[in-house]
Amino acid sequence: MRRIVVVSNRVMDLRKAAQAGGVAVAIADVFRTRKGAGEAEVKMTRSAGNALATLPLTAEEHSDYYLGYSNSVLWPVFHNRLDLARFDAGFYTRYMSVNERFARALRTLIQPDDIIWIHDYHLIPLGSLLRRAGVTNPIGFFLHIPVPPSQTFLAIPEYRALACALTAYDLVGLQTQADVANLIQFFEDSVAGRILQDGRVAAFDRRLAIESFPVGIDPDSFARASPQKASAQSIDGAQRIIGVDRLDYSKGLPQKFQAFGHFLEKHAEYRRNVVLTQFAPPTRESVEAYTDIRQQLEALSGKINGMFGELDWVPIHYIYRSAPRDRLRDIYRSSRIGFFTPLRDGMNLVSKEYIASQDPDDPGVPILSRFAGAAEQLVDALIVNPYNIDEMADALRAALVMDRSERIERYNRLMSVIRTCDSAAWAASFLATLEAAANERSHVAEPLAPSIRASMAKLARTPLAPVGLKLGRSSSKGAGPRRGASHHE
Ligand code: GDG
Repeated sequence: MRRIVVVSNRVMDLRKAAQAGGVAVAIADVFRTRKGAGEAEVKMTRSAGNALATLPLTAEEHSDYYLGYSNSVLWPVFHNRLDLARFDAGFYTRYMSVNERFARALRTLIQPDDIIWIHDYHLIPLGSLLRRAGVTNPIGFFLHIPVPPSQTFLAIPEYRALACALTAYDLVGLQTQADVANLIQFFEDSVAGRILQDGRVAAFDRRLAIESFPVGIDPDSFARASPQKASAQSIDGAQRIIGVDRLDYSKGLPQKFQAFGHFLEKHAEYRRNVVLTQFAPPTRESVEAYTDIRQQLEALSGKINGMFGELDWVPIHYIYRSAPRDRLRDIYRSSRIGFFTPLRDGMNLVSKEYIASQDPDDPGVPILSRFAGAAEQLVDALIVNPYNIDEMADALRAALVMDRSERIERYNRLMSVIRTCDSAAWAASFLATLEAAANERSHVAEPLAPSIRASMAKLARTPLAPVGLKLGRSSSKGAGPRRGASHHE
């Protein structure tokens, strides 16, 4: 079996995957279901047949490459937040130099038969840097975050370099069909890319396959959930609405809190009968935009709790910490509603985890933003517009009054999608498509480097060597005789 070299900005504990964060969780699932190798440099650890290597970053690199270009340029732009992007801070140079370090470290570890799978926006240029270093292995790239509309993408000063870097991959995998359409449009608008008959995109003398592979979960690991008995309320029978999101402005948390407040205002009969529990583990705290969101949420939850709360009932449990992963499924299971309303999200694994944790005989109801990639698949959730507070409040009511048979029907349809498109299927279909795309490349003549083109042009002006001339004699550069030889093949 060929080795799979998985490269990502963040590695995970292969045994536990304890962190909050979709990419680490998705990749850990791949390693659980398939033996492979995830490699980079320096410290190698081995577990269950997998090798793991890490490349530590300096403080400056962390600041400019990770917090800077990755999370203050690419993340906001790709989530449609041009207003939060910091284009003029000069982060790009460091973004490239860290990618170059990754390429140098990785180059020494790659074996001829390896398949290389690079993950996410931190490492867009890595494939092209590996190609420049002579790597001819299949190289695929998967973007976990959404692709913005072309006009938004074009606001990034380095859009052309990013487009060019993407064409070094054999395959670019995206979460949704909508993302595929946006990226193709971007190639057409930015660098005169053309769609070929086989669906690939031609740009910069290269051909690139762009396809959607919606990331999945391992549903079996959520199936054994048991409801949490402990209630933080002294009121018995209050129904829980659960939210679990990294504390990020893309997750629509203020709108979610507002919708819940509006629901309590509009449907007074539900006061004391429901509680919103929101886990929001902090991330990227030193990026300014993330401090604002935290303050906003503290103010909103305080306001709603102050307005509606009573001695024995606090409407919003806002928990500014990570939930323990081994208890997450039980918390999901004991929640009557899963409330997932990002303003923009590549996929949203949490909604899939919530559904997979439900009791098949008495399942809860997921409410899902139409702007999460998952909405393309989970059409039987209650789909809402996260900018429409009134619509979200109505969806809460619809979920609470939904009868059991409808909940079961929806759950069954949702589960069949989640089971079919699980994390193992995601990885298998990406890797199979990557291998096929790379095979195709090796059968099609590669575009020639300018220096080779120049020698070919020079040769074309030289008379052909007569048949029978000893091959190799005049080949100070080797070109003449080879041309003669191929001429007679
Ligand atoms: C990115 C894209 C895409 C979250 N909070 C806690 C916790 N988590 C775990 C969840 C889930 C993962 O982290 C979050 O995944 P999401 O997909 O919901 O979101 P992102 O972190 O933004 O992930 C996203 C994903 O990559 C995969 O491609 O779907 O669109 O943005 O597994 O369970 N885990 C624990 N405590 C928490 O408080 N233990």
